[in-house]
Amino acid sequence: MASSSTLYIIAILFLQLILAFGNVSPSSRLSTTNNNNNPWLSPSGEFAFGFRNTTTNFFMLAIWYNNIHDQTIVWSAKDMNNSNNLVLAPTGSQVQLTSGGLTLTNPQNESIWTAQPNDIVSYGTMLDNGNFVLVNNKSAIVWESFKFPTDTLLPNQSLELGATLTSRFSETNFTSGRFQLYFNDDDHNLMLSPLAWPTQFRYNFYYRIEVNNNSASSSLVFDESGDIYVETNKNGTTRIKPQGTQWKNLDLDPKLYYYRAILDYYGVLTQYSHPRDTKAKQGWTIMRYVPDNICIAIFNEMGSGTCGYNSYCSMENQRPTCKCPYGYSLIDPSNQFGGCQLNFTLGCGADNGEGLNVKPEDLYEFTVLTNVNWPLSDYERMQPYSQHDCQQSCLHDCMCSVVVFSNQNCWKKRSPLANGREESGGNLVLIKTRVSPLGKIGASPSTNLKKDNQVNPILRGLLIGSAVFNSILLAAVVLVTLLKPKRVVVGTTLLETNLCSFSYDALKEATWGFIEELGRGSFGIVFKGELKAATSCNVVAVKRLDRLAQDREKEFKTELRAIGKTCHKNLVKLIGYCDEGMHRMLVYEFMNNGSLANILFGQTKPTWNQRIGFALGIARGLVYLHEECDTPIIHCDIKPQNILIDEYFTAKISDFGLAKLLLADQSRTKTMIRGTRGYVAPEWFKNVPVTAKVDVYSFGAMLLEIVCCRKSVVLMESGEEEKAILTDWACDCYMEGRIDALVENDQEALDDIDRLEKWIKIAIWCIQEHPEMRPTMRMVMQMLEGVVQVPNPPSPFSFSLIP
Ligand SMILES: *[C@@H]1O[C@H](CO)[C@@H](O)[C@H](O)[C@H]1NC(C)=O
Ligand SMILES: *[C@@H]1O[C@H](CO)[C@@H](O)[C@H](O)[C@H]1NC(C)=O
Ligand SMILES: *[C@@H]1O[C@H](CO)[C@@H](O)[C@H](O)[C@H]1NC(C)=O
Ligand SMILES: *[C@@H]1O[C@H](CO)[C@@H](O)[C@H](O)[C@H]1NC(C)=O
Ligand SMILES: *[C@@H]1O[C@H](CO)[C@@H](O)[C@H](O)[C@H]1NC(C)=O
Ligand SMILES: *[C@@H]1O[C@H](CO)[C@@H](O)[C@H](O)[C@H]1NC(C)=O
Ligand SMILES: *[C@@H]1O[C@H](CO)[C@@H](O)[C@H](O)[C@H]1NC(C)=O
Ligand SMILES: *[C@@H]1O[C@H](CO)[C@@H](O)[C@H](O)[C@H]1NC(C)=O
Ligand SMILES: CC(=O)N[C@H]1CO[C@H](CO)[C@@H](O)[C@@H]1O
Repeated sequence: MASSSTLYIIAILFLQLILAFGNVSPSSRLSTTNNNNNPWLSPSGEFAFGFRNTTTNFFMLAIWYNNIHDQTIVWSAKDMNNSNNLVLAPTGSQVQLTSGGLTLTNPQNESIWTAQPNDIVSYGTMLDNGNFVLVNNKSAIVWESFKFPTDTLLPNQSLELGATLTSRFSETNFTSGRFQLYFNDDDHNLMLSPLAWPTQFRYNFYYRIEVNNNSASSSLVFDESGDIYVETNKNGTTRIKPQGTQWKNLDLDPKLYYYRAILDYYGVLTQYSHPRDTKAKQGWTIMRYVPDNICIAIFNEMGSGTCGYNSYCSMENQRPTCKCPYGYSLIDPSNQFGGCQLNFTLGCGADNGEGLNVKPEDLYEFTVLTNVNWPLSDYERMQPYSQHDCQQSCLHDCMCSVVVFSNQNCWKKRSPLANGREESGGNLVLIKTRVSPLGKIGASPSTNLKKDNQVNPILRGLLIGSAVFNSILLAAVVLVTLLKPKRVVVGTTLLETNLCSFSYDALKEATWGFIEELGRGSFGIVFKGELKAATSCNVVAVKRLDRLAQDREKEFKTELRAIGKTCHKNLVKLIGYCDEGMHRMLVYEFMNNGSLANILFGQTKPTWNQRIGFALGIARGLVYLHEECDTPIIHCDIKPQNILIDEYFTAKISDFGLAKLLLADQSRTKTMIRGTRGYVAPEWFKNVPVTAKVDVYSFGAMLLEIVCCRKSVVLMESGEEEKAILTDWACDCYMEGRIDALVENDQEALDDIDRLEKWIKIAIWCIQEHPEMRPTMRMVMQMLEGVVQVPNPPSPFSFSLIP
């Protein structure tokens, strides 16, 4: 049998000899400097062997598809002596074919890689199937690249016992990565395992094809028709196909398509196709893959899972996507799969230099996530336990990063969180985060109230970076979506309101697969999208809610009804929603000019008149929410990030009506405060009922920001610390009669000093410590409009009863 197949190969090679232009004779050489023009090509020109650049000044010896636009690499030279790592050839390196084989030398003429068979080589050739072979004088193959695969298999290539496929490190980094396909020594089962990077220690498998016989000879065959299976001689010759819902039987046509199978860098074994016709639409299409869902397939005590540590994974468009929980950011912003880091220290009090008397309540709070889990990071389980006790327990435990609460069960989890995945089941996941990056300023409760909790600029940069990366990653998918004939996407209307109900798929299509991130808020991520109606096309903002509190799901529609009935010039209009399975989304009209925060704290300041318009508009919107609409709505999170500006510079309040849905328990605890620090009324921290006056407080804090065009909390240089907290500083300036200091060089504001003084007074009325001292929003509006007089306000803290 062996001899007949050898004969066959000889016959094939003979054919190739006749078509001889693909052959490379000894003493031929390629160098990194001349390579681009003349790699060694296969007879048809479809495959090329030569140098490809990796980073600046380094190249790799590779084989690639030469006729397709991507020039996809299918093989690269690996250093078997060094964890199979990619051989990096500096500029000036050469590869030379001699009778001894192939030798890669660096510019110092030192050998850095060789392919040296135990036979004399007559010539080498790049075959049309992508195999580079060295042939002896009896026309037998003595070395072939197919026997040393990297991460890719091609039709007519098989993986034998002892050989492996190792994924690359990332999309563009060909260094050996974190996953491996291999035959297990004990039973010859074909396995997929994560590797402990960089040593290549294999963790427990997450997918296998069972052979279960260690005396059977087995190989993974990618046959010429494009089919893939394990062939074993157990019980005669048997073919075993991969099993999985995403591994389908397909009609294959290798005459029309290139096929390749690759162990992708996120651990999925995928078969792709690409049309051979250069006039057809270019690009690789996913045909089938195992495992079905890599996010949940890996279940090891050790190792991070596909997304890296502290991250969580979900399948989108057939590929895994990784996200960082709130308070965490990507370690490497260019690598979505590289894991997340805490952007704060999770310490045990004194470690942080904060002193032993600081209460954890003042340092940490919890952010809610649902349908996410890190099933293997538990270190403690309490049962029966209440949600409140569960939270308190984590709060006072400096090891604890996350608690999961479900059904009187409380699981405490520690960092690094591993194997994070989206998972239905309605667990309440509470992520412990630092109250504020400015936690070191002071420790007394009253200063704590004024800390700012905005996402800081660097963190935001990282988030945007990851969004950009996501876009690149999914660009191919978008392309596919865009090229599909456009369907008309319209929803069905919810009775009594004009709200449309959208399916998840419709919104996925409208947002091109949730690609273009507009921002991240306390409720989830907002994406840009387009709704195509029969006659028009509306740009929308789709808010994907990711933290609906437990038991609030039933109320989702009730709340929507209330929001849907609102209609006011100064409120962002809700167009529709999605309530399908675990997906909850809100579709809003899109606001051209972004948020008030962007405008106020951006490069060019808005004019004084524009700012006056914003303040009046917001006040009117709040009066409507509090008094004029059918069901009064307390916003609970008024801040510049939640005010959006349309093309005519009208300020519109967004995110109203959501507070109830997201608060697990309306009698809030200190750690579950809904609002954002800096704008949060003091009664949130006390045992008194929360009323519409919380919005008045936040409005007051924001009015100062609008007037002064600065953030409520900024870090100041030494000597100017008194300016750090705007509410305090404004009160000081007012009491000392120097309100002009608040607007510094803003001539427009100084020219309108009467209004300036009046509005500062209104703001101070709004931020009174005691809610009953604050005016209603209607009174605030009337004072702003000049309809009623503004009395002199008391100092906000003058009636303060320190608890
Ligand atoms: C490789 O070279 C091409 C052409 O010179 C260049 O556009 C590309 O950026 C280089 N790639 C890397 C990773 O340096
Ligand atoms: C691997 O190491 C052995 C001995 O250390 C050496 O003879 C061989 O050339 C090395 N192989 C490669 C590809 O560098
Ligand atoms: C490189 O080294 C080989 C032997 O190690 C030698 O035969 C060859 O002449 C050298 N080439 C150059 C350019 O120095
Ligand atoms: C092949 O080379 C060997 C020496 O390496 C020689 O003995 C033999 O005659 C050659 N065979 C052919 C067919 O040229
Ligand atoms: C590759 O092609 C040759 C000739 O058609 C055939 O004998 C061999 O079995 C094929 N190998 C695989 C793995 O399909
Ligand atoms: C690839 O990733 C590894 C691990 O992070 C890194 O050490 C190496 O420098 C990277 N290589 C390139 C070419 O970026
Ligand atoms: C294992 O494979 C060998 C080789 O094909 C075969 O002889 C033997 O019967 C197989 N054993 C079992 C248990 O299937
Ligand atoms: C081997 O074949 C026999 C007869 O077809 C069958 O009963 C047996 O289950 C097979 N064994 C395995 C391990 O597939
Ligand atoms: C602990 C930590 O890394 N905190 C960082 C969070 O982000 C801000 C702004 O980017 C940094 O200043 C902190 O050092």
